[in-house]
Parts: sequence; structure tokens; C-alpha cells
Amino acid sequence: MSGLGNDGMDQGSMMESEDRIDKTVDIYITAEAVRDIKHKKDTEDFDTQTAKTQTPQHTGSDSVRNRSSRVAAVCLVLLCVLLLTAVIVLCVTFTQERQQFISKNENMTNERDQLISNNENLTNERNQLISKNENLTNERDQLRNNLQSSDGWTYYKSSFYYMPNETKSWNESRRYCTERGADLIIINNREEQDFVKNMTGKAIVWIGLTDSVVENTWKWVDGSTLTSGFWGSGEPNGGTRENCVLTVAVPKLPEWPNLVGWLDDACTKPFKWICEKSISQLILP
Ligand SMILES: [Ca+2]
Ligand SMILES: [Ca+2]
Repeated sequence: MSGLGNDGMDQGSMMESEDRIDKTVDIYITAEAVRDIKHKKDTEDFDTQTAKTQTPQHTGSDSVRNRSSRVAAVCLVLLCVLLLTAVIVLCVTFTQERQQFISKNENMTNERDQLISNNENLTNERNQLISKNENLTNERDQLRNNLQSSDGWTYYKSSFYYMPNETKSWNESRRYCTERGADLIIINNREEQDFVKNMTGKAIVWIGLTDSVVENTWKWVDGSTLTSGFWGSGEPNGGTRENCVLTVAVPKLPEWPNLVGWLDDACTKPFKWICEKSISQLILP
């Protein structure tokens, strides 16, 4: 019974011992946990305090850096805008000048073409005129040769002259001329009068002047009215009896001892005469 009682006592003391061990372990564990929590808290407090003390310094430096970056970026953008504007202005200016140059070049090309065309036209006209002139010269020379060789006509200043070696009345003399495509001579100026003087010599010849239609209104054979002439002294003086005109270069006849120049006389008298044919009559008959 006592053994049983001791055994019951031993078992009870053993259980108490185990309870004490468990409590002791719990106390250690609790103390370590409390220590860990405290250490953690202290660490967090330290970090927070460190952060609190360090943050203002880092924030000021970044602000300055950020402001500088912003200024640099703005400057860069402005520079880009300026460069872009300059490029655009240069492009526009270059395009305008290029178009002006092209336009000028086209105008000059057109002017050059017109000048070339004008020059070609002028060259053609000149060649045509040269050709016409050559043809006219050939025709004139041929006519001159024909007349001089066939009838002894004399060429002087765009007209041919011929004085046959015979005498006729004024009307018959004129008919002789018209049958050969000519007419009695018309004396237009002093040069022609001197030419006639040299041609006639001492001969007295009929010229193409008459007042047979209206007395004292002297008309040339082409219908034109006499404006000024080379009348001899006292001439014309024949009235209606003398309606045709002679020219005298050298005074020789008894009835006109000192007469030089033109005089009126009866148209029926026989005298020499001079035919005249202008070159225009030969080309355009
Ligand atoms: Ca008369
Ligand atoms: Ca007279």
C-alpha cells in the first residue's frame, strides 16, 4: 500500500516538475519575443528618424536639378523652334528665288527665240530683196543693151532718150515716139535741161510741151501742168499761132540770133525732136 502511496507521490512530484519546466520555457520564449519586438521597433524608429533627418537635404538638391533640367529643356525646345523657323524661311526664300530665276530664264529664252525668228525673217527678206534687185538690174541692163544696140537710145537717170536724125511736125514727132513705147521729152529740172543741151548740140528740137488745148496753159504730154521752165528771152510770145515748144541750145538761126532756151512756135513746122522713155514704162508698160 505504501509502495503504491510512494509511487503516487513520485508521480505527483514528477508532474509538478514538468509543469515548472514548461513555464520556465514559456517565460524564455516570451522574453525573447518581447526583445525581438523591441529591437524591431527600435530599428523602425531609427530608420524613421534617419529618414526624417535626411529627406530635406535630398529634396532640395533634386528640386534644383529638376529646375535646371526644365530650363535646359525649354532652351532646347526654343533652339529647335528657332532652327526650324530659320530652315523654313530659307526654304521659302530659296523656292521663291528659284521660281524667279526659272521665270526669268523662260522670258530670256522666249526673247532669244523671238530674236532668232526675227533675224531669220530679216535674213529671208534681205535675200529676197537681193534677189529682186539682181533681177531688176539684169532686166535694166538687158533693156539698155537692147535699146542701145537697136536704136541708139541713151540712158540717163532712169530714162532712155533718142533723137532721130530727121525732122517732123510736133504731132508727127510725138507719134514717132509713141509708136516705140515712148513720148516727147518732159524736162523736169535743170540737170535734164543741161543733158538735152549736150544731146542736141546746135540742133533745134521739139519737146513734149504744148498749150494747144487752152491758150497759155502749158501742159506736158503726160497731162501734168508746167510749173517752171527754161523759157528764152521774150518767150512764149506766139499766142494761138504758136502752141508747141522748141528748145535751143546754141543760137544760130537768123530769126532767133540771141535766143537760148525754150520758145513757142507753130506746131506744123518740121524740126528734130527727142523721145523719152522712163525705166518705169519699160518695166510696167
Ligand atoms: Ca500758144
Ligand atoms: Ca514764140
